[in-house]
Amino acid sequence: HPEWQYLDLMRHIWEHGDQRMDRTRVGTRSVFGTMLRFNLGGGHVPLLTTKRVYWKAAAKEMLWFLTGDTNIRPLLQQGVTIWSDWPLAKYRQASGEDISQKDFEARIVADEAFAANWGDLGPVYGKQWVDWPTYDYGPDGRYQKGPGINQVAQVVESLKTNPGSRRHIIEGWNVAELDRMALPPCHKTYQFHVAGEGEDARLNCLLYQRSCDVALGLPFNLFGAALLARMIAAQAGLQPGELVWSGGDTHLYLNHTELVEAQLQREPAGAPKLVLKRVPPTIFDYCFDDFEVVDYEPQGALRAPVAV
Ligand code: UFP
Repeated sequence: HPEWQYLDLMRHIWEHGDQRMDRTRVGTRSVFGTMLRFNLGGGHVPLLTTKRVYWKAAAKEMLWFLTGDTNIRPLLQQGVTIWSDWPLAKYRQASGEDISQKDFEARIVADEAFAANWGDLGPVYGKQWVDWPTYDYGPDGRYQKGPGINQVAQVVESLKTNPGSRRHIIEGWNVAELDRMALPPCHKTYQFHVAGEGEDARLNCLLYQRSCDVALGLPFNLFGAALLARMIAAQAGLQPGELVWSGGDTHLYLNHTELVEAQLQREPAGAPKLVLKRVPPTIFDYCFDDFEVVDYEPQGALRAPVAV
């Protein structure tokens, strides 16, 4: 079962990882340089069966990236709270108000001006993916902002017109803007690759993730990458190929003991599949109802605190 790769990685980090302090002061066990491979053919999707993964939130987040939006408001309007921690911490610090997460989120949804002030994450994934900023000298000789680059549209186009290229890349790591982002991108580079020819041409995707919370982040990141690869494949007229996931600092937080110990007792079973119900005109026209997961009967959810 492909999920053993995930469980083996988890066990390896827990048993052999270097213990080290990290930015969050929680502490981790960590291994540097890791790889997992999943076949996306036949609709197979790397969705963990040893615990319930809320894939719907990951799908809504992926669609939100594709809109280019960097404000958490559209996520909260759909009940997705995965990005609330950072703006909440910033607001609490700036206002001195001891507001609860629930109240903060309700206020972002209810009050558009408040959301504009406090709900923005800076130029994170969405902005870089579809509107990477450019600068150039204008006709008057002055250095000024140029048109943004839509990397996602460019990759779909290059896959269609130049499938053999080794330059199909979507990059989130805009060095010049990192300090304005709530969190510098974790899943920072996606490279695509076409294998085979004609009807059999398959789209492979390699994700390089610089930093990975194996217990809470990775299950989401794998599903998100698979979904992105599936949308891009469909748009470029390719069959789904392989998802290769590669991690830099691949870690488990020390306060995830209970989750890790419980999950490592479990065995994967079943073969969930991801269905994309239609091929819209462009990759920017997908909506949540276009996605369905079938044959997903996971074991129970496992909770653990997120390190902020
Ligand atoms: N993290 C992930 N996946 C994500 C995401 C965050 O694993 O998609 F947004 C984790 C990795 C790390 C922390 O534990 O969040 C980011 O901290 P740092 O920037 O210090 O690496």
